[in-house]
Amino acid sequence: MEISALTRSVVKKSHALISPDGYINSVVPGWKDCTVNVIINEQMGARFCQTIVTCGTGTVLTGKTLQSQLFFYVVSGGCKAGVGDGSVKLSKGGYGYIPVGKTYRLDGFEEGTQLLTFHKVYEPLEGFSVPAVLFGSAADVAGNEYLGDPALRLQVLLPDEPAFDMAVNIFTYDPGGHLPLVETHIMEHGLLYLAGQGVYRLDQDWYPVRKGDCIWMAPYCQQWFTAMGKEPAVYIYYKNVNRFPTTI
Ligand code: UGY
Ligand code: MN
Repeated sequence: MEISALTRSVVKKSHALISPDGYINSVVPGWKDCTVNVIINEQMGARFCQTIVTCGTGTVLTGKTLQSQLFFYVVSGGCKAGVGDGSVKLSKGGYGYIPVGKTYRLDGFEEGTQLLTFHKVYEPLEGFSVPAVLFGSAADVAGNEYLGDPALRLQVLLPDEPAFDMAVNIFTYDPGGHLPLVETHIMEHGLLYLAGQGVYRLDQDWYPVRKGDCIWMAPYCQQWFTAMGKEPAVYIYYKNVNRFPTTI
């Protein structure tokens, strides 16, 4: 018998692990006939938002990006997405980036489609224009060896250009692969496990993690991961980038 008083989820000052057993749904204006789970948000101490949206054939997501840019990734299923006239078809692994000040619409969902979204207040950079709308597919993005270890591969989904103040990457670890050091850095992360399992160190705590789990790491949350099991462990994650780290 499962004991409903137990969960692997934890929420601390410097990090959170949110497993799907703790989800309670939110209602979001403009996002219709879907289940929205707000996983990470400013209320937690984060400086961005991460949601998981589960969609059916009647789902429509419409809205206007105001202060925050919107990145979304098709975890499973498929849909259509458009900004202004026309739309593109996205299947599993497809993604979109919608900069501030744009009206968007996502519809044509396959039953059971799951979307991951990241939202971050855009920080303009003098001398650079706001990035343009972008659609792509992870299948078309090369996985580059990470810090010289062929067991670790990193796919960088957004252009590595100063106009972007956020990055979204997919990190694949072969079984036994691990981060080569305990990272200690100012950048913040939000992540979703897409496949596999392993053990994550967050500050002084060690957590078994697997597909479907989400993690928030605040600035300076110390982090290390090793993949376990017989299949690669894969996670997609957000990171703030390209801005001066201190008030000037
Ligand atoms: O980009 C990163 O900081 C990445 N290596 N961190 C992580 O996977 N926890
Ligand atoms: Mn990191």
